[in-house]
Amino acid sequence: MTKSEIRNVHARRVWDSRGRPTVEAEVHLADGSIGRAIAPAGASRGSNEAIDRRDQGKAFGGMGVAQAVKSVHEEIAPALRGLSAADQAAVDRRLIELDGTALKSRLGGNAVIAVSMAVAHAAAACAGEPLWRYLAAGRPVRLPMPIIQIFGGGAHAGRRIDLQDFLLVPIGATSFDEATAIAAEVYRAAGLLMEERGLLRGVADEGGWWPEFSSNEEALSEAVRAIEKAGFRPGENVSLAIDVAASQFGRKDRYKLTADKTELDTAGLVKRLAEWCVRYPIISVEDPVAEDDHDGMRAFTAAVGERVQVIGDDYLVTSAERVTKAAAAGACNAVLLKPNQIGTLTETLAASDAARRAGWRTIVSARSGKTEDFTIVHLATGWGADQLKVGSFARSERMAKWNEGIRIEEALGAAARFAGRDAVGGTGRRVAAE
Ligand code: 2PG
Ligand code: MG
Repeated sequence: MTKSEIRNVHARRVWDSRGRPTVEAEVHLADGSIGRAIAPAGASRGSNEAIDRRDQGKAFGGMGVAQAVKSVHEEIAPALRGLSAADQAAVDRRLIELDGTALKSRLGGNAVIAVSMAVAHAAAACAGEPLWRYLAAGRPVRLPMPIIQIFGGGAHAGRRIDLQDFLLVPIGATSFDEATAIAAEVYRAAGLLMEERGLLRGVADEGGWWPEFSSNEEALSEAVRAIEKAGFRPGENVSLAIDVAASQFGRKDRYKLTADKTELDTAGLVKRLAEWCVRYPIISVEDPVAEDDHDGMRAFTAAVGERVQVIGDDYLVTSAERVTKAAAAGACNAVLLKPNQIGTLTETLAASDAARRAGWRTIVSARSGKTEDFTIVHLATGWGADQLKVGSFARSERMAKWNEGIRIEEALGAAARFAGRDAVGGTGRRVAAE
């Protein structure tokens, strides 16, 4: 018997930041160590993501997780009993085989990711280490650059405007702690500006200000004003990032920007976004075109990728295979890593490794439906990710992540390193358009 042998896996229904049911898993080891983790849930989901198991039916709008909890108790727990939590790859392989489907739909992506993360927590507890240190396994660690949402939009704000996320990148910060302080000032300034204009309507799904704007571009100009009002220089201390989440308002050659009263083909959308990247201090653009628009992704990367980070989210769904293919095709230069998009930690790490091999940046990301679970902060730090995206600077499910980053930085003391401005942006390499 080893100390790290899995004795039991338990699951329960808990509730996420939208008040919807989700799965919490608890892994018990032979030495008494316990690991616990909660599955998150997306609203703007890629069509190739792992599929959660939901009960359908009347209760909770069909979002119940009784079946997913049952997957854990009746199938996952017996299958994992006796395995070592210290061998995450073997545990995840067993989960993948047991599920047997391409998108984890049989056991449920929500059941599988909660267990996979809980196993990592249990193994770290057994080793007597915080998860970030356990995952780093002796390699030097670095706090990621926070990417903080200031205005929500798209599927997270009743489609008031089309683009989903308007975010700050505090490139002038020299520590994680300082980055959060800058975010606090700019977030507050943005709220004051909205209030002055009589546009304050509360916050969107991830805590960003509700976007009471008459066009998408107005959100960009207001973000710049907020940076200035907070006493920072746009593009020098604080830059901008956007998540277009284009699959939510179009597909190849048919993009309907309702807030701008316009419809664009792929070339038109690429041109418009590229212009915004010149007019505003935007250094990162996520999902600029829809998940099926490979030509658009290549064209946009060729147009701006030298200076701007082009992130694939719905487009890559945290898949190592998709990352490798996209890199060969010159589409994107960075990957968003969402563990529940692919289903296990081992597969998430594989996507991160594939991105590194391609010379890409990596961004560990939360989902819009979240809880107090802050596993992703440990993943980002332990794996040495370049950036961390967890939503805005309000609501406790978001603040739990920023606050955990501050704790980790403090625990590292003099050894703390911070990703800094070099960990975000374009490749610096010109890519020839095809
Ligand atoms: C995204 C995420 C987080 P969701 O698109 O990047 O902002 O949203 O979890 O709804 O997919
Ligand atoms: Mg996204």
